[in-house]
Amino acid sequence: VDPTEDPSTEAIEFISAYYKERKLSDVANRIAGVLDEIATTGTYWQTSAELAYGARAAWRQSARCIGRARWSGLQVRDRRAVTTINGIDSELAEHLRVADNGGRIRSVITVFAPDHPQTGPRARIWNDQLIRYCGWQLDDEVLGDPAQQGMTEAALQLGWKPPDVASRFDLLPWVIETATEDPTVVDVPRHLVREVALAHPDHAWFADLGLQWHALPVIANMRLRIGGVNYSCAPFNGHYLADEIGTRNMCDVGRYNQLRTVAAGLGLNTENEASLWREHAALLINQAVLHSFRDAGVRISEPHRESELFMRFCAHEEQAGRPVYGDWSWLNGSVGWAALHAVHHRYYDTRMPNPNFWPRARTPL
Ligand code: NRG
Repeated sequence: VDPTEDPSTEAIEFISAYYKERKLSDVANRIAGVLDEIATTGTYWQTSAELAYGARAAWRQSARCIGRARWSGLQVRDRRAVTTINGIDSELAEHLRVADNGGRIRSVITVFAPDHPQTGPRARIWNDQLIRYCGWQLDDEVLGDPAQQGMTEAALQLGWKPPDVASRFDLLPWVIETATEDPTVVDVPRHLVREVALAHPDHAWFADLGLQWHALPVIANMRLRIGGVNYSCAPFNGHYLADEIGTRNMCDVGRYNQLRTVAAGLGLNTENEASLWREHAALLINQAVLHSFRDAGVRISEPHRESELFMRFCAHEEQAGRPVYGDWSWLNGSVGWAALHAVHHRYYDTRMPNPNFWPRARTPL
């Protein structure tokens, strides 16, 4: 999106949709006010209610998310007045606290100042998520999360003092940058980060693998766009679907790459692909993730219920006369999904209208 474009058309569209959906009166007056403001400043300031509606609508239209049935419960923290690194740092900590909720995870978004219509973002978080594990480049392998090797390197270059002994699950610090302050490394408030050690109910050896994951997925590198206004700093979270951790983070070759290790624990023959040892091992890890999170009292979804819930969301959207936007390849998981989940057996509207969340250009690293 060209940041210098005229936001008028999208603003009118957004305000109209908001007034219509909420059955509010006097939309013409509000639109006239918005257009006036755009004419003089190039942008407009959304009311807190417009922002909250827009953020929820953005979630509702996020084609890649299977958890959208919960869109109306999104807690929107309007922190547009917070523009300093110090202020952002403490609001991120507060976001973690509110979202964690003792393990009964709440869906939360914290919205910082909108981008300037000409000069762009006023604040940026470099991390892709607020909680992530370092990737340490050793001689011929990466210790930890290989996907975070670049970010780990960036934090070090900015002067971050790493832990004395590197491990597979060291928390990455935040790197926050504002329009008036250089990128700054901030340690994550460790006491606010809930983590779950992975164990399997039927295989005692599994716990000895020493695997774990964090409870909260807080996406920090997407740009929220509402009614022609960009919010480049608007971290948000829902909760995990087991597959994200069990199938991708733990099994992807470019991530924790645990399939062979787990297959060895199970005594599987890994010479023969036709034995489906990969699926067998992945299934075990998924079971371990679900079991461990549940045991620790941390909210997590399993694919069956999540799929049913998503089907109800689809039906509800259709009843409301809205298209069901979706990206099939993101909505579906892998282990067992074709046989078990209705999500698999339909198609979706592939358009991506605003309000929505967009990948933000990777910050210069
Ligand atoms: N797969 C990523 C997280 C992506 C977003 N997933 C969510 N989002 N559940 C991972 O960390 O594994 N959310 O806002 O809850």
